[in-house]
Amino acid sequence: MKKVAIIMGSDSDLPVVEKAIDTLHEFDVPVEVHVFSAHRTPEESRAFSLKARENDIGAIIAAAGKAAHLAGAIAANTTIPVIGIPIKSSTLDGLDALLSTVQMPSGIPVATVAIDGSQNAALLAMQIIAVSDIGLAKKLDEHRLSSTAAVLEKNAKIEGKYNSK
Ligand code: RP5
Repeated sequence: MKKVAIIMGSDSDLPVVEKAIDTLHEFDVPVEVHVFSAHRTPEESRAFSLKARENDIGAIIAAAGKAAHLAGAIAANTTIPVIGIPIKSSTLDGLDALLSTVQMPSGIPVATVAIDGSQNAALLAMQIIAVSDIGLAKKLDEHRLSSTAAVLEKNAKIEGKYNSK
């Protein structure tokens, strides 16, 4: 199976990124994790991107806060799909990171999830890999069904409590 690579701009992003790592582990998807920064270690970010395809990576998750150029900088040097997680790590509550991640120029796409949206980033990365992996696709379908069942159960509880018969 292809790997998912997770890059974070700083180790201070790890508490949010851990949720993505845990989600990928739940599905037994191979993961590699790095701290590379578009600004502080640009050479390492570039070298990673240039080697991503030959390193058997099927999707890349890039998480960064503040002036969050990491996902875009990674995407600039590879055509492996890049998913950006804007991290809420500043006085601007992550809006700065959201705009920096999502507003990519034409030609260099980054699929941006919500601020601190680690779980969706992991699910989307797996959905990308599952396009050509039927086993993983089945696991994702089962997960979707059980999420739906959990929400329906919550609805039944609320309806039972508040709705008159
Ligand atoms: C960004 O700056 C990182 O992704 C992090 O979210 C933020 C703060 O980094 P530290 O100063 O905590 O290393 O580049």
